Amino acid sequence: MSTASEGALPRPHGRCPAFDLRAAVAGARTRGWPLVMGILNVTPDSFSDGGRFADAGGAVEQALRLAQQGADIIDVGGESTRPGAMAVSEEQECARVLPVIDAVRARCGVPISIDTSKAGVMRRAVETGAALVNDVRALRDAGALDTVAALGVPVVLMHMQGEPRTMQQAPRYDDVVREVTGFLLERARACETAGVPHDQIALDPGFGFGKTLAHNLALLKNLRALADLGYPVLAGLSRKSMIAQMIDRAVDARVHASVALALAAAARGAAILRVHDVAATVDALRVTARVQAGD
Ligand code: 7PM
Repeated sequence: MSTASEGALPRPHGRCPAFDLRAAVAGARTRGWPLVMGILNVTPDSFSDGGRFADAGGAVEQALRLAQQGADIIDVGGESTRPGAMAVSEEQECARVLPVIDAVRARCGVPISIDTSKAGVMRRAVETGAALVNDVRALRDAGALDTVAALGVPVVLMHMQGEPRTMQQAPRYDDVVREVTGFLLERARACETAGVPHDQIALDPGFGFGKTLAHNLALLKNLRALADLGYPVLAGLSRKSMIAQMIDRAVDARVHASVALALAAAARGAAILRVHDVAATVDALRVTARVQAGD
């Protein structure tokens, strides 16, 4: 706790304790199943608000539902990383996520992560009550690295090849596992140099972000190699198009396959699972944990 909060900016309402990633992962290990991060999209295409402000009310209701279903973390994102998505300004992104973070903080104790790449959004989200940062760009944008270090919050570093708009056009690797692992290790070291404690960093191979199905499957099959670096690993496989590539299912018919992929990631050492379908995933993880325990 103290290491994660040293050097932290003042937490404005005094009601957002520092989130200790190492302690949370250790607690999950004792419990027998990984941390479950529930996805809360507050992009205009996910709530029918016409695009000016996110429907904070609907988003808060969804957050409370995720918490009730057993989410250990709620991941709030206001910038669509969808291939071809429009760029969003810091003001726009904050207008979407800050009211939601504030309202969720007031109404439930589940830690909130902010899914963003912008330093300004990271800072304002944490000041509003977010407990950790989740960045698909692994803190490569201007100021992001120093901002996270100064805020004293844990961070998820994700691998992405290319840019969201074009990343799926021709993903190419000589050795995807080695290249993704090497990139993440380099970003983790950069974080540590900037002052983020080693045990407050999680790594994520970034399924679907500049990867073919074959790349995604190689990364999942070899997820243990990433976990063996010694950082907690986050796996985000929920409802992704790699499922459609395998079994041709529409987004809302990918729940069973998503749960299967979550279990596969857990079996290979994932410490955090980022999912839409929290209830289904937690059911599957809990019975799997009982099988592993054998009592
Ligand atoms: C369209 C395309 C909408 C892709 C949403 C997405 C991850 C993430 C996302 C992930 C971490 C999604 C993605 N995916 N953060 N943010 N890991 N750390 O499918 O895999 O949710 S957005």
